[in-house]
Amino acid sequence: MRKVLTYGTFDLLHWGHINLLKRAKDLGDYLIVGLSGDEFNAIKNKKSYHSFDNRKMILESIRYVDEVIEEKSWDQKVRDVVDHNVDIFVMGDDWEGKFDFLKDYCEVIYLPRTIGISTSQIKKDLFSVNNG
Ligand code: C2G
Repeated sequence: MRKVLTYGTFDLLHWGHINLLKRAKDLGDYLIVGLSGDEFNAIKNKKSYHSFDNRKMILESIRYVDEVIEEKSWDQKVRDVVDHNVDIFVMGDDWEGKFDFLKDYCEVIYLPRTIGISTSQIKKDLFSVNNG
């Protein structure tokens, strides 16, 4: 069984996220998502609209996702890859090169980001709609 691992906040879930999760799953048989916890989001300077528990519930309902674990720090990836016997680590290419250290432990693949959608753009658009 080829196990795939990816990480993210996945707030205000959108089709760019789904494109990533689908392509990640297509690379193997089992997809684990390291979902950023609310405290870790603060470290990433991100404020989620949905809580970790609700983002986890949403992700667990997606057909491509087999397991969700919490991402609590930048330093857990090697341990996660080893502990979960991960074969392939996947991230969007906005992270190109940032996780190449994992190549000592598994395959590392950066997938093209989906153009034209992002959680921050959704927030901006909704703000301007509601504020003239
Ligand atoms: N993504 C994408 N296309 C978009 C938006 C996002 O492919 N239009 C991808 C990102 O590249 C990332 C994943 O979807 O691989 C999740 O995106 P975010 O929730 O923004 O994750 P991020 O804050 O980048 O967290 O340790 C890694 C971090 O936790 C990554």
